Amino acid sequence: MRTSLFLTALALAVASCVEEPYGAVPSPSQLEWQAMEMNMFCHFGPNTFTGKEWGDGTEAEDLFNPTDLDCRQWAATAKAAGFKGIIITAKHHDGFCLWPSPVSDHTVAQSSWRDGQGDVLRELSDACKEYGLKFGVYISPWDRNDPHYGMPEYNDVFVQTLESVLGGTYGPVFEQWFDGANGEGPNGKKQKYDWPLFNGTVLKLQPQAVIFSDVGPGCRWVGNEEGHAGRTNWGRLETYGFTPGHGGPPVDTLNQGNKYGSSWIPAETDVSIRPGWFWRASETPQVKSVQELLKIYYESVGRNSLLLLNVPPDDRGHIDPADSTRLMEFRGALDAIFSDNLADRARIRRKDYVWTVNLKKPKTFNRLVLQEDLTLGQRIAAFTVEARVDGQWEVVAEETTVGFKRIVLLPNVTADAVRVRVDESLAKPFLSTIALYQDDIYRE
Ligand code: FUL
Repeated sequence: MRTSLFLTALALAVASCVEEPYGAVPSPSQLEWQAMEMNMFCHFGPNTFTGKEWGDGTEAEDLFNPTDLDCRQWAATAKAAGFKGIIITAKHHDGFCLWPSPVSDHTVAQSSWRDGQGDVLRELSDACKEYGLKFGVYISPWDRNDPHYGMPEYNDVFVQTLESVLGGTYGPVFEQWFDGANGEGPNGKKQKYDWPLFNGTVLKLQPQAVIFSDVGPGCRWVGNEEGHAGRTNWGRLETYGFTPGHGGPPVDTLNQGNKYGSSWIPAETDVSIRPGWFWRASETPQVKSVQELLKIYYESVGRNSLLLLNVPPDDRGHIDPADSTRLMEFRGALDAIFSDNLADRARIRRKDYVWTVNLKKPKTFNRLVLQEDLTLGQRIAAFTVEARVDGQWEVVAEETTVGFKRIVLLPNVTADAVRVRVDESLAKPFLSTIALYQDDIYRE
């Protein structure tokens, strides 16, 4: 085992024997979820064929007609890009169900696609299993088609909708994505959502599922759709008095979490590789560049957040070659940047709140990766990074939180030692990773 890893593992083993966790800590499912780092979001449905962002629920079922649906191609693309799971819009606000929901007459079963025998969730969940990816679902409570919407009965219809996916034969669901949007239904009324009932239904059928909403309980919206988590970003959140959607916490709170929040609800950064959430031929020239994707990566995964990158399939039912090509370039860039940990063979010594990485001879680097052991709770609130350049210690970064993963963007530094000094911590800090890399690709 490499020295640094060995020391880290040893430090961890000792730490977890004697340390009590600080504050709210992740459940095993939340920890596993956060370690996935990057998942693929697939917005797919009638809007793929109409060019709308929000269908109004009156779209004819026959509009949904992918000419060559190939969920294995989605899964192969996701796998090659390094995503660990796929979340599909099983039902968006237009109410159209991508599976034959028994409580709706606005589904694939009413369309002539595959003579009404098609089931996108079946094909995608099978493809995910085949490629070793986890399968997750977005099921919008807002429904612009369901005639019950806006009346108390709708909450029961929605529960049955959830049951037909989560209690069905699609297998384990790692994440249930609840959109907070709450507009008018076909009768012009808004719905009063029964969130405890919805969450209870999910957890009864899929106890390991991480539930996304503005207030969790599994993970939280990051507060924007541009791909940026807060530079300070706590995994804890205070949810008292808040509800998903319009009753959610202010966006800057969602972006940064709460230092002393009483629940563990880490941030998920959802952002689209294209201008819109759904595929449109006209937006193909605007697929985000590798530079834009790297910025998003650094500001999400590199800031203690999971990245949920939307890559919407096209009207054939394929990931567009423009998107998949870009994803492979993005993967190539990440592999190149993070292939060589320059602190790999270094001696790392800890004294109180200071870690010193002795590189033995000068090395040039511009990325520092830190990880906290979250089973003990997120503790570090401020730290300073110093580098020994020509025998002199120089401050190269001053930052705040670490959490699951923090990637600090440094200027190009040539140094023979690095020091991480924790200036403020809510309890004794424990780092499980200290690594250094050189990124010659991303231009800030
Ligand atoms: C939003 C929705 O209204 C958008 O259409 C999209 O699905 C996005 C991920 O969430 O709230």
